[in-house]
Amino acid sequence: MIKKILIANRGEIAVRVIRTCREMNVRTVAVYSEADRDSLHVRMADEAVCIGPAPPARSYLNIANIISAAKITGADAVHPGYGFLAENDAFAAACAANGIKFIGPPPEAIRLMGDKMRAREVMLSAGVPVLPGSREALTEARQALQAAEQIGYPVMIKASRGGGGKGMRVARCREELMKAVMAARSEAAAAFGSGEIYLEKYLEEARHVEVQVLADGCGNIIHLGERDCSVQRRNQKIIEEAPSAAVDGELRAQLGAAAVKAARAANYRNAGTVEFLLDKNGQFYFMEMNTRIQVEHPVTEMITGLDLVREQIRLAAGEELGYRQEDIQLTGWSVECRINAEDPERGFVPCAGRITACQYPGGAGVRLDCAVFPGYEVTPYYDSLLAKLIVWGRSRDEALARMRRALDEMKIEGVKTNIALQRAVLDSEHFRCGRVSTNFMHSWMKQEWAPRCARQPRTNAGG
Ligand code: MV4
Repeated sequence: MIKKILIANRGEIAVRVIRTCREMNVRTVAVYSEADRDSLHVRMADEAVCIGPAPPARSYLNIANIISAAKITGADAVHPGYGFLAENDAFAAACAANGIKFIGPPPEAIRLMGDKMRAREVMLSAGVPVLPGSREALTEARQALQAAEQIGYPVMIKASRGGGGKGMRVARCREELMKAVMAARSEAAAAFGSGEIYLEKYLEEARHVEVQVLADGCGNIIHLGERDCSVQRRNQKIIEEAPSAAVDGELRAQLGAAAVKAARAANYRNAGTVEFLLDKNGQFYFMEMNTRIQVEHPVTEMITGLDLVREQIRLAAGEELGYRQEDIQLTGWSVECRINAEDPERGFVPCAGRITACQYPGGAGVRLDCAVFPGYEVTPYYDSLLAKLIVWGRSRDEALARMRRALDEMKIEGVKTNIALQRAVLDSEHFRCGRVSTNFMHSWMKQEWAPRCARQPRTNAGG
């Protein structure tokens, strides 16, 4: 039994976890940095502990301080949320070493899936489709050349310790490869402490389709269908939806079976996500496995009726999965728009400042996962996500109509946001027809957004 959970995170996800804990009669401990003293998660939790100054390295990434906070407050479990320490195997191991349950997979599964090259090998052996790629770490330029020639251009250069698209580069010929390998290596070394890279065939105009899985400690693994996250800009997801307009029942069963196979091969437990690239012909390929609850998990909750955080807590407590695959029914359509404090008219620079006024959307089929309020100070220390606007409809068209309506209702003043950009994407022909691919946002920005920005005069007023 888990009686008290420390939430090792901040913002909307900390609030999200606290809400489920309340429903489950589990006590909550918030941790916060000096910049987050007046945050919603601090107010909503039963107890709160300051874990250090604003910079993440000194607070939300400080393993020793977080473990101390859990011990002092007598928390029996830690929920890591997403980002920060969520995919840090040393943190998961430190929790275990201190007799605290980590609400997530075992450290070994985190470590394995964190090594993208090893993950590829494991999937290859398990019979999960992967794209053609290099089978060992590339340390010299001529090794990369040889591998690229074998795979065939275009190729993608990826960091072994990367993930989420960080440090990825495309090369379409020999000359590009040399430059891209150098750049990717130094970027990876700086960002992940390892310059190890590998190559993969680059799949153009594919879709990013990811499958949610749940696994218990008794060998039961189920999938909860897919999310389509093709609408991304510079590795940042902007809009996610479930199901995917490109997936029918038959393909869903294939994707689901592959995801379950992937989770089994990784010796996975708890909630996880298996990312695939899906091409025009319905072929799909394993990209990576995310060993955490994801930002976009609500769209899966909306079409399954499950509370994924509740399932995570139950599984971490050692309970068996309460569902068989045939118990899972997907109903209707859900879409999520990420609302960020950024200026889409000026290169998406993050915007800091005090929020002066908010108007929250509501009504039938609308959910807002949010931790900001009038008077809230957006600081430059953390990511720019202010809120997630999630809708449900019986059909994709109904969900999109609701999202347009909800975006029109929503107002955040005092800082610039991407609300107007989201509204414009929803109006685009391609998005409305569900014809999105990994190239969509880039080409839409060039063709539709940039010309519009040039036409519209800028104002100095925030919001
Ligand atoms: C790829 C790819 C095409 N070919 N790998 C991005 C997130 C990361 N988890 C995997 N990602 C991709 N990997 C190969 N071999 C395309 C993506 C990708 C993407 C790339 C550029 C612009 C937008 C994108 C959106 C989703 C996925």
